[in-house]
Amino acid sequence: MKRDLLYSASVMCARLLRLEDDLVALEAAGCDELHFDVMDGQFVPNITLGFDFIRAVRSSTGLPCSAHLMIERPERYVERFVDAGCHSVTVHVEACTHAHRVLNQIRAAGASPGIAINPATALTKLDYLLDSADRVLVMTVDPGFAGQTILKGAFERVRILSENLRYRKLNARIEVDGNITVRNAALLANAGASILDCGTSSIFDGRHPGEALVDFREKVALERKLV
Ligand code: S6P
Ligand code: MG
Repeated sequence: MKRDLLYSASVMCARLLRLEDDLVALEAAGCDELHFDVMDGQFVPNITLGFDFIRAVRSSTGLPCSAHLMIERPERYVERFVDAGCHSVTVHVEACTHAHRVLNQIRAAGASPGIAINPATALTKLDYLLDSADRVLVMTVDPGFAGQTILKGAFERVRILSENLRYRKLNARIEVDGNITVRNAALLANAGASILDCGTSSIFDGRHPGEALVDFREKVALERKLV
């Protein structure tokens, strides 16, 4: 059965020099998956994690690993991310010339395909892709950096996308990424999001990440009844 709300921890925001401790704590706290932000310095103005890093993390955790590829022409690297241990690979609609082919490539490689969309891209760009993806990652900030403020259009975009998926009887999950505070998480979850990417706004804020995740989950559940 599909769990209502999944919590995906953004590894880029973890304490890199104490990563193993953080991973153990997150797993013990019931984290649902790890979110790896892969940036190439082209699609976004930042460079982050790669295959070897993910492979190393994968070898020390039982948590599923999801790659969020913020790279140009991601089809060049799909198999290598799956081989590194990613159960899910998400590519940006803005970065793919032939998006169906890339989503099929991800599935053929043995992983679950996701399609991501930037805040300024019309949702209609997804219309012909929604039945080929297991998740739709709605960026709630412009991708590239942690610690940004949510763009207000995010709430309406998730609601519209959710209604569209329901109308078309499609099961893709909606994932939200960027400034997922308790209040934003509650609003977005009530609008139809079911995967929350957790970064500096939620579980990597200086507290012990395991305790922070437990606290965040409880607060989101309460806040959902209030917003
Ligand atoms: C941003 C990236 C995200 C961040 C995460 C940070 O480009 O895709 O996954 O790591 O959003 O979270 P926060 O709470 O600092 O915005
Ligand atoms: Mg991300």
